Amino acid sequence: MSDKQVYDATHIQVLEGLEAVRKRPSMYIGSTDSRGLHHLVYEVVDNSIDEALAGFCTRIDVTLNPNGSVTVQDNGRGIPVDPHPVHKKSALEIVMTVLHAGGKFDKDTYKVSGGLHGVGVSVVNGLSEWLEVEIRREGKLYFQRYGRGEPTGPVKEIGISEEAGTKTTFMPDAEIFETTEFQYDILLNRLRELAFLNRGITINFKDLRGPEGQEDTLSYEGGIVAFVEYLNKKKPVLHERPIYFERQKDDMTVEIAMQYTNGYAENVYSFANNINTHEGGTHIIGFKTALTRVANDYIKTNKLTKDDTKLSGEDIREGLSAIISVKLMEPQFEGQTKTKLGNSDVKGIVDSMVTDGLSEYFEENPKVAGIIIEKALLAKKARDAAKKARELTRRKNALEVSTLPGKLADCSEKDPSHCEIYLVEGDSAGGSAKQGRDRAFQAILPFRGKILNVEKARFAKIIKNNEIVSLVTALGTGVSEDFSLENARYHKVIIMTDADVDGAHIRTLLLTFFFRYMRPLIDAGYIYIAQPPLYRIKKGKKEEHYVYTDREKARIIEEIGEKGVTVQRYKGLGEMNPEQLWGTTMNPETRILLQVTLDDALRADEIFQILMGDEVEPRRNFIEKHAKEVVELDI
Ligand code: 0RA
Repeated sequence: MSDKQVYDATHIQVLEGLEAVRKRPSMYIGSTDSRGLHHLVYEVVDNSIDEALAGFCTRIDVTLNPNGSVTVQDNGRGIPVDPHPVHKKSALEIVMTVLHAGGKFDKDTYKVSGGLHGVGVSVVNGLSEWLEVEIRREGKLYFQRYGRGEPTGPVKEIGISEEAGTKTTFMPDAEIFETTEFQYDILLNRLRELAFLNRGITINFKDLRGPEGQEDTLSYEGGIVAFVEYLNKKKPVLHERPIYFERQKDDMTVEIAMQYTNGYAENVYSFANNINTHEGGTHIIGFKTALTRVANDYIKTNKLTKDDTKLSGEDIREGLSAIISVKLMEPQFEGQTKTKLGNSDVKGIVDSMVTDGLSEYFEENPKVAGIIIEKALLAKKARDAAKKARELTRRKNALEVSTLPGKLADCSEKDPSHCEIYLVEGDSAGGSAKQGRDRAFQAILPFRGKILNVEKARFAKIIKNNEIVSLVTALGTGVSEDFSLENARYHKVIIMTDADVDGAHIRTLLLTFFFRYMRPLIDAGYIYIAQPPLYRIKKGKKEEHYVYTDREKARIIEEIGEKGVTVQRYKGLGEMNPEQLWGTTMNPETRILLQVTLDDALRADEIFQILMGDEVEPRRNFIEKHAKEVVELDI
């Protein structure tokens, strides 16, 4: 094969190359909509950024021209214009007309050659109605113009120039793009990101299209530290200056900036060669692994918790804003959208630099370390609580009945609007209630002893309490933010306690729990208080009266006379046999239920606060006070 044939073959390939770009533009720039259109600008700017990363360019001017074209000008070395040794053509022309030819001249610099970018400026040329390039180099000014990717003439020397650089102006081809109108804000965002990621670069962005015009100078001496401050500019922060590390190893640069806010969101962004690695990758894994380990080691070393609490990654990243930026020679981009960094050596490098850097920072800034760890421990508490609540929320269907609390005697009816649950104090009363109930629609959940005082315990502790867990699980609604009334398994929740101080106490504790964590149950009118009788008055063998108050007792005795009358005082529900319990307290035909209503939630809140203090007396008075606010039902 002669040199000439090689040249011809290459030449033909060149022509086919840009034809292919015009035939299937989406293959090269993702799409031909607004997104693809803006990618054209990114592609050209990325080439100037590469020149900056190589250390030869400090300024990039991006201008939206009145005629709809875009100009990108840099003060780099200028694309070489001398003839290529093989192709015999100007290097500039090859860069502009051969696919992927851009990187062939200079392998010693980082190339922004991953993901959606890095397809080469020739793609932009191929998708432009026209493109003009000016090269300032070695004191001279060169020019070439192209139409739809093809040179309209050779590279020409057209003047002199003191400053070096590359200036590219292109008009997006309306035959290719659905829209050819550039949006200032879209470009501004990406240009700002580039300015943050490449400290020392100044990007001058101008819009000359309208009568108003717009202009932004993007230059950040602080680099990604300024980026993190920008992310946090409207948020209260836990430490004034972002934490910053930088390390170089084997042609790789890793930079990390991080700052905690008092919020809950995690704002951690990772970049590889200026490309936003949305899908993450080895750099982000190294960062997260090290962060979690350093935090847990710090807790252990400084004995910051009593137990051996371990933070999860999410705990220590709550409220964190961070930028992880790596620059490397041959990035491997993986994943669905090619935005996941695959280079395996990156993980270890990032891990060890975060481990070293952050440990040192914590040692030197114990106050900040304390604040960060405290926040993470709180995050953990909240997360554990939420998790528990979610677990309790899961509605139990017929197939899952086995996961309902063992103490629950459920009813057979499945329609919640027909179902009732009795919350019964004590196992013996619970036993009577189970035997005496109508099992078709009445469920029984016995309570052993006093349930936790929810006013005095933290949520995390409350939902560890066995009685509470049984209750929440039985009701099926979940608690707090996870509460869902639609999941209620019963539309009547009936508190049935002894008519004494202890009973009143338990009732108060239950109501407080409902008020704090299941308020909608009260609002919906699902909560009731059962009224067991205080006395049984018997006359002879046939006559029997159950009375609920002392005054009622006096009235009955007056009515029926004192001769041959026996009065039994019920000290507890347990003293009634199943039939009596049914007849007096559970039979919908004869029972008295008090429906709990809370018209004024704010006032009720106050009342609950008072009631749940250490004073016993107000607590005892609670039911009396409360009874004034309830409506009698089912008499
Ligand atoms: C390769 C070699 C040289 C410059 C460039 C590429 C270069 C490319 C672009 C694209 C946009 N702006 C650019 N600036 C420079 C020069 C090599 C040398 O002078 O030794």
